[in-house]
Amino acid sequence: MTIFDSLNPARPAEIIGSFRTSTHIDIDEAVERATDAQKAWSAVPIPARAEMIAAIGDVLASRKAELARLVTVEAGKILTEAGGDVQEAIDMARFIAGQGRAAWGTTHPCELPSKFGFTTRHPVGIVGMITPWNFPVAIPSWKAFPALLAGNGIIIKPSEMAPACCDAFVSACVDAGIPDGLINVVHGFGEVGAYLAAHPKVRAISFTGSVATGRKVAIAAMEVGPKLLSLELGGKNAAIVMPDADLDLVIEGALFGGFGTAGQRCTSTSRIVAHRSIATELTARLAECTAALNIGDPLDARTNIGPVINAESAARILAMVERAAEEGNGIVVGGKIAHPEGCEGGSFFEPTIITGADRNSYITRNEVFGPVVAVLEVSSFDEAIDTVNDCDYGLSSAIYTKDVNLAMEALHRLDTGIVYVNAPTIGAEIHLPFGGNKHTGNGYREAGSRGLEQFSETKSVYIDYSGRLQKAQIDNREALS
Ligand code: UN1
Repeated sequence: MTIFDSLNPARPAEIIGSFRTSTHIDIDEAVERATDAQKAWSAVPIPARAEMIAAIGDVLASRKAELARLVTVEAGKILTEAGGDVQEAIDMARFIAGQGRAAWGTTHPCELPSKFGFTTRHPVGIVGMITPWNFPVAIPSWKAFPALLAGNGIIIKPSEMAPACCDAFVSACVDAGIPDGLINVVHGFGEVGAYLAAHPKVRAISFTGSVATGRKVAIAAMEVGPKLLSLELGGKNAAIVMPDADLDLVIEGALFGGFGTAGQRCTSTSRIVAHRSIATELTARLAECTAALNIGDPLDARTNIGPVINAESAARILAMVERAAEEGNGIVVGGKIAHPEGCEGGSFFEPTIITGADRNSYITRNEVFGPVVAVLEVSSFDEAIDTVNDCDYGLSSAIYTKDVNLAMEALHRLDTGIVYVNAPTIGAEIHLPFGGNKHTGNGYREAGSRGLEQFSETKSVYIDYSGRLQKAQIDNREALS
């Protein structure tokens, strides 16, 4: 039996919880439990399923403060951001509950007389979810609520870095009255995820995390036979700053987008693509504001930047910044591991601004997942768009300008799943589709009206009420007219 501990990233001596790594037998049993429960659940009318999800939202809302505190101590997010994480789950419950009374398909005219076509949605059965630590309550909710509404049974394998948050989320589901065995958690590392992904009775896998792990999950899932597989992977998100932009707004947005969650969002702003005419002023002012940010205990309301998730992560970020320096890029501010008072042994990284990189630099092509922002200079709007798009990822982008024509042009040409105008690259709302292009994903979108797609199969239904055999795809148009 293998036990692992979840530690507070700000003070790793503080153990948040001890967890037992799930064995193959545990996972098989969870799948069996979910399979039994799912049969009855899929027969529950959809609006009644929706009411259960609304009830979960109410339980989450009643526990918001304690859940937020848990997110802070386990994932290291400052309290306001941790509250936002929990609020996303509450909002998602309310949104999905509403979807339970919305259209469940589309109707279509048919080619032949007295014939009618429509679509409906069918549960896939048992769905596996592999969720990250950086939105440890929100992301399980983005996946679990649409999956439940669609009539599925669920197995979640949360990140080994935030297992307690996932347990607390599932406890809220159970306390709200979700049927026994319908939603299950298995714990552990990559091997547990791989076994779940490859499980022949798990029909859909939804993964959020890195590209490298996403590839492994995809291979494990597909080896046993085709499955529904949705991948939500990395980002290398950029904000374009045109000469007419409101620089105060840009700076505020860059600090929030680049350093919020210590830069550990898949949507974090890691590139600022600034027009040469304002780049020097922008960099200087941004560096000054960056240097003034407070790094420290995320439970302290004065803290702007909490820890990164662990020492390994801090070392990786440091190595990436050092490589940028070796390539000749300038480290204008930050660039080092930090040791704030009262957080002995914690893993912190100074918010960092890098200059002198171009679109081919190491630091502008690779996801850092830490508080590191590179400022790139460009000479024109076209060059800015090309620079943003010249990247393997395509999750989120932004443009700061007061010129509506440029903003419209940009939002059409930016090759990302999310585009912001005069706002940072983070902060997606749960009722719009979330996801990205290129290496960021494999074509699905989470949340919004498309959130159900990864957890349900579309069924096309034809009803022929003519009372005779009508042959479609037979060239009989003339006979019909
Ligand atoms: C993530 O980092 O995986 O748009 C999700 C945002 C948040 C979600 C981020 N609502 O920044």
